[in-house]
Amino acid sequence: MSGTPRKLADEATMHDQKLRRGNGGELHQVAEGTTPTLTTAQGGPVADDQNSLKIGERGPTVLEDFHFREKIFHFDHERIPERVVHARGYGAHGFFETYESLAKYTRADLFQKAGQRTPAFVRFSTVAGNKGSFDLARDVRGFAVKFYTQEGNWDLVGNNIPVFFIQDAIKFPDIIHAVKQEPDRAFPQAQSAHDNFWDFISLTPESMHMIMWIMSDRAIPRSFRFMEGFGVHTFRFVNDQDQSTFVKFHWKPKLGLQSVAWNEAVKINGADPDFHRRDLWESIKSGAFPEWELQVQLFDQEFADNFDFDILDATKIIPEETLPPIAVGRLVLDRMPDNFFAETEQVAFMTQNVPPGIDFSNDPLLQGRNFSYLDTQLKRLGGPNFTHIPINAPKCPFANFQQDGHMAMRNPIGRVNYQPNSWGEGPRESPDKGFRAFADAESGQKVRLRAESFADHYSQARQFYISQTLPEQKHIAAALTFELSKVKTPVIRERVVSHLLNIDDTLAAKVARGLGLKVLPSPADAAVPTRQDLPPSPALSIIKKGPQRFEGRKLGILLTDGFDAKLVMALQKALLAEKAIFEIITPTVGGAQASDGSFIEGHQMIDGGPSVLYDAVAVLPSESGMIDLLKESTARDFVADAFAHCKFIGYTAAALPLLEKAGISKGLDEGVILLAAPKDAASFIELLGNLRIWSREPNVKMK
Ligand code: HDD
Repeated sequence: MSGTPRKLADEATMHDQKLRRGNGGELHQVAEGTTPTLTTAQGGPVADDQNSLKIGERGPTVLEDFHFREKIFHFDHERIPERVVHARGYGAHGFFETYESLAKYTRADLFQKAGQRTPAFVRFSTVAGNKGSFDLARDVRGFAVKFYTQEGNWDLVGNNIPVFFIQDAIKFPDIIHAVKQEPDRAFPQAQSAHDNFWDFISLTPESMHMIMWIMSDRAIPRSFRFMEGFGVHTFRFVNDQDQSTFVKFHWKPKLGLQSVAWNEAVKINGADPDFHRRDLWESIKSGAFPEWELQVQLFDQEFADNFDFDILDATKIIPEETLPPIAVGRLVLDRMPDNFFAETEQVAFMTQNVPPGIDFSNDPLLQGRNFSYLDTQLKRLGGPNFTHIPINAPKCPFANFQQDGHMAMRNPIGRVNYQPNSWGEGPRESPDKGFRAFADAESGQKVRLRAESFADHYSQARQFYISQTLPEQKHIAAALTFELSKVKTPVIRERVVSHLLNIDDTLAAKVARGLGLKVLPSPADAAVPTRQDLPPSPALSIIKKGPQRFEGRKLGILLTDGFDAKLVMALQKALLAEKAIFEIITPTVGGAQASDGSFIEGHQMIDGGPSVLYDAVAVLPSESGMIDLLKESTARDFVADAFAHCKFIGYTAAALPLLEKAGISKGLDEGVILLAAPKDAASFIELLGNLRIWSREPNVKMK
């Protein structure tokens, strides 16, 4: 007995010495003798990290074991409060590159020269779920960008949806309380499908435009890489003559927009709760750097005065057809953080972080945000010195007389910690270079009032709805029906339908039917009647803007022993040419042997690689391999789900029995394609550029 613990310790130590973590967290073998000595936080070398100090082998642990005490103390304090909203997020580093000088409009340093690059850090997030929740919740996605400009950090803290639920920041705690888990039962997690959320919404008509967006496929994106981003509010550009131009910011993904189907989202959350994280990690690690174009809508006071809606109202957009956005630069994400906590968790975004040349409008939501974000960082990061954390520190020279506080790491050096001073030391203000708030003339009584110009809550909601393609409209109706079916209180369901009647009669009728309402309620009272005449805005539809290519997407190839190597090679070649990727799914993860004796490694075994993880699938087993596959319900689900989710399916003749077992007969529609020979590979991959075969949907989804 006596020798056992020591032996185990020695083995573990030897093991540690041969392995070291790389940047990606992977373990590498390291040469003997190069391993650093493990130390305490105080730098003291550690002899034994496996056993606490005891009185005798089986005796009590002694109080003087400072190494044990420090290790456990630190572990006990590892957690910080999660963000009260947007708790689950994932970030990456990159850069922003300006296309042409925007000096005419703004003096912001990052927009002065063509080709100028500014380092950036981006954090994507869901809003409602806790830190450990799943990625494919129906939810808004945060799209927060920190630009490390030469004149201070600029945080553009936006979402993937250009409008918001509420018009005034004072209602933010209410909407967030309503959407999060109900306080008595602490569920549901990361879901808006519950009474509290819909109760609040049904009593808040200003949320109706946003409701159209979050019930649309925008709220279940396929990847962060395929999402738009929006600054939401109207901001100002201010040039060096102190002239202001209003600006709205838009991020457009280079790879185009794409979302998943709701039933697919539900299944992805089980198959891979980290689906979006993994997608970003894998694409950046493989060198396929995601890219967005920054586009701006620029306008003056005259445009604002003549526009149908108030440009200070964050529940409204300016349609792109009315005011076409101008491309001003690109954002490329090319590096994952070295450490998730140090960077992604500790990054502190604040809307009030603007450099000279960018300023605020009076949007009451933005004004409230500018107040809120500082408090939240103090709470989360534990003290006023969170800007000393490298991810939050500016990358330009900076100097001030702020000192002390918890974790102060950058106190002013020398005698002088104030100004003015007689010593001629330390930084001084610069009226030329410094931030000057735009000198807008403001006057008025102190009132708690909402402007009349904020009163139309339905017209743009309707415009969004009628701008969608038929499948997209159907998805909105299905999402509303699903969400309201989880609401237990009938009057709440009816109240929501009464709002829908102010948006679109057919939509309201469909949802009412889906909910089994016997009679339609009366339309909700509206402060301002819905304007029926807003023209559709094609820019609001995901499908109308489809990328028409498979680049950056993933094909799942299901194989068994005896597969046709030439066909698989031809598919791989065509995918490479398209800059698309694939995964091989085999009955065991070890891989499969081709008919010509060659061998291919599997990425997933069939149980771990359901078709929901792929944008399209190819089912290419051999006849003998099919015998076993037919006994695997996961193989049947693989094709049945791909079909139900309107995906393209390539197959070989040997796969027919599996397709039949899944209820898909040969040639049922033009999305199920026979790959008879290697020459069929290229045209199949080209077809995948359509992403989904929506004409199938009425056959697989009634509602
Ligand atoms: Fe907010 C975080 C976006 C309204 C208060 N918000 C947060 C994040 C994003 C947004 C992307 C996560 C940042 C990160 O990744 O760390 N928020 C928005 C948008 C809004 C909005 C686009 C409306 C247009 N937010 C809003 C209001 C308030 C807040 C009206 C309060 C008055 N938001 C916060 C916060 C958070 C936050 C509580 C939580 C964590 C954090 O700030 O850093 O302060």
